[in-house]
Amino acid sequence: MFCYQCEQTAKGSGCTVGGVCGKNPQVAALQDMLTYAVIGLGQVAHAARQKGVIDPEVDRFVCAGLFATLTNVDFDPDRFVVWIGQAVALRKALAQKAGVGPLPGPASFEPAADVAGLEAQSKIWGFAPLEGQDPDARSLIHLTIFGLRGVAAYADHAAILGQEDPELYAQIHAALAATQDTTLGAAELTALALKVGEINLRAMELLDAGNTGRFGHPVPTSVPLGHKAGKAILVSGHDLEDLAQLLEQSAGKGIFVYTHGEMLPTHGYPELKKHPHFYGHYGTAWQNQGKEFPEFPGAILMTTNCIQRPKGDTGEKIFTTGLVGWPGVPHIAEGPGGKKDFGPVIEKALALPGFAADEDKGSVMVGFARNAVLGVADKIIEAVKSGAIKHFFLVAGCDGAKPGRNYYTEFVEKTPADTVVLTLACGKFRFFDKNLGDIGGIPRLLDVGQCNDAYSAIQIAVALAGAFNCGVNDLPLSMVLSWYEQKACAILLTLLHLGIKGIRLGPSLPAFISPNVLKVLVDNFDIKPISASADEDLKAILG
Ligand code: FS2
Ligand code: SF4
Repeated sequence: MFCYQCEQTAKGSGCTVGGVCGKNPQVAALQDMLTYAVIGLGQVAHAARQKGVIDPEVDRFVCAGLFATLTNVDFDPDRFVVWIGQAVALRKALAQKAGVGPLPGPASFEPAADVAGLEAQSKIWGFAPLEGQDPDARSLIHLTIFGLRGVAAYADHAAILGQEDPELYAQIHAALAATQDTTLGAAELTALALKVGEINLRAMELLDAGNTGRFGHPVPTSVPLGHKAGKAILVSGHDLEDLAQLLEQSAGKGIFVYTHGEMLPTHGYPELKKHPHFYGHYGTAWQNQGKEFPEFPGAILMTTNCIQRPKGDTGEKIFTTGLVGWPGVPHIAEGPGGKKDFGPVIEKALALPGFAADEDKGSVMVGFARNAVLGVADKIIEAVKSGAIKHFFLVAGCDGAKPGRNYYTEFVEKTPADTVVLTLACGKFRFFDKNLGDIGGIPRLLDVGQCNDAYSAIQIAVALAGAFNCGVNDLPLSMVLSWYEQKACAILLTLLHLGIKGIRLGPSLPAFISPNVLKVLVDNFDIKPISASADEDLKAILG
């Protein structure tokens, strides 16, 4: 196997014997071949669009197929075999319907009949370096594909909530097809990667419309970190629709529902927080589930990434749904009209002991998405003008297990009292429960939401730039980002597409960025790795 798509890749260069994430060589090979098959489907969908033929099933499948290969989403080999077959069948049917002639590369892929054959095919068409390959072209093509995995995740989430745009799908297909265009040089491939950032902005905008349209704009909300005596369900991942359906089905049964990881910000949505049994937040970020899940006395539902190998008794009480999967873990499938029956999760919660007594462990505030923050824009602008707020930091991104990630805790702890920290995604668990106080009633630590809410942070930055009549780069705002998986790649490409400069990125740089590609990014965007010391970076930023 060869996989280097995420930040924890082995030795900072590539997982070759087994994934640090728990992905085995067989699943890695199947994910490679699903990606290859989906690129082929994208090539044909792109050609079909030139002939005016659009297939909504293909559009949705391309996104789901790419999302399934995102880090920590699906580890179930059986499902990948089915999807590879579906991708090829959809491609052939669409080519015939649109009259698309034979196309080269993935568009003419014939999958092997068995898993061993697919594994052999992945050695040719997977991500491993090949003899004679140009390292910079390879780097840019892989950056594009990994970025598209992130875009696909957002587009899939948005589609679940009824937000779709045929033009977005057209651009995804076009970008997939472009990865196979051998005539493109370094400049065109760089432009292609940045185009992914532009495409991603639209995908995130659709998801924002889906989440806020269905569940309302998040409002500042205090979320208990303790628990109530009673039966319990823990919901992790990112999918709000799954949570909404589970809340409806578990109401009035003596069960309290808790969030884990990236689900924390969902407590701020009016249409979710209206449920009295939607109680609080349990635990921290995804990489701590090995310890936190066995200690949870109820059922657990994983709606999306990041799932890890179930430890202790977790395997007996965890369920997956949507694209997330782990071999042997019961999966709640989608029924007609997108409805899911979470009965097995509820029954499991009722059979488990639950929490014996109430426990108060304090609380955290969530709900500072674009509507809430811009609702007090006048106050914020006034505080900047009077000098009460001297600087904003966006300390955002993924969490992970590396000790170097303590940098982010230290960074936030050391930000001066006249600065405000905006945060989003699971990296916030490094500091989410710190009391940073407030500046004239504006909390110094503002949780904008999930990694899926990066659009909200971008809108806040753009609105502030508008209010001060300057560009985002001219604002007293510094972005200190942590990355782990491919949604973070897509967001980073969006920030670069928007011309944002001076981003600090850590805890390490992507293994798939070649030295020459990195130089282009540094020269054009002044992107830099975080240093070993938060003090040093704070000093450099604040002068
Ligand atoms: Fe965190 Fe994991 Fe959110 Fe990423 S829960 S690192 O895939 O999606 O951010
Ligand atoms: Fe390794 Fe990350 Fe790939 Fe998993 S997703 S196999 S940890 S590079």
